[in-house]
Amino acid sequence: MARAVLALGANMGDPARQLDLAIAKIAAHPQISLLKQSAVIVTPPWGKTDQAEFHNAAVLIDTSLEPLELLDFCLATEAEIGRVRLERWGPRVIDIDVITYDEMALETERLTLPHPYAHEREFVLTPVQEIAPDVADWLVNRAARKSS
Ligand code: A4P
Ligand code: MG
Repeated sequence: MARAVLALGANMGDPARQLDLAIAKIAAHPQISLLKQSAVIVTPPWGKTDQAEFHNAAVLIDTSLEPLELLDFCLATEAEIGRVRLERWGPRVIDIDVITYDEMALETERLTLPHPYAHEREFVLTPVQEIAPDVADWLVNRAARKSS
């Protein structure tokens, strides 16, 4: 069993509804236990700034899925909720990223762990701080160690 953090974001359609739907699908997965879910925060767009504000949240889970299986589940859930990929960092119906998977470090073509930008994104760190302060600290400290 692994403990993982997923971050969710949406800024098209009905963001609050899509986040609820995504969290319900996560909780319903037979190989996932939903331990905690953060409050939803409304955040200014990061990266590509000429787009609508986002709704963001994070969840803490236990899972028997392997990292790539968890990623595939996130991508399949995005597809079910109706995400259409248009441009990098652009508007989205729902985005579900794997932020951490235990303390695993991984760099493959399909999956990077921890998520490469998590430590510098307030819209990720704030919800993660709420539900798993140890994970938020680990992300920030790890990034600081790497850059020094
Ligand atoms: N991938 C690799 N590692 C991971 C991981 N840890 N978690 C790969 C999830 N995916 C990972 O992702 C493209 C590919 O990344 C996946 O197929 C997977 O194999 P994508 O979701 O299609 O992302 P993208 O739009 O192409 O670009 P990117 O950089 O992943 O977008 P982000 O980082 O998700 O940023 N501002 C606010 N305020 N709130 C937001 O939620 N989100 C974005 C999107 C930009 N600005 C935002 C927000
Ligand atoms: Mg993503």
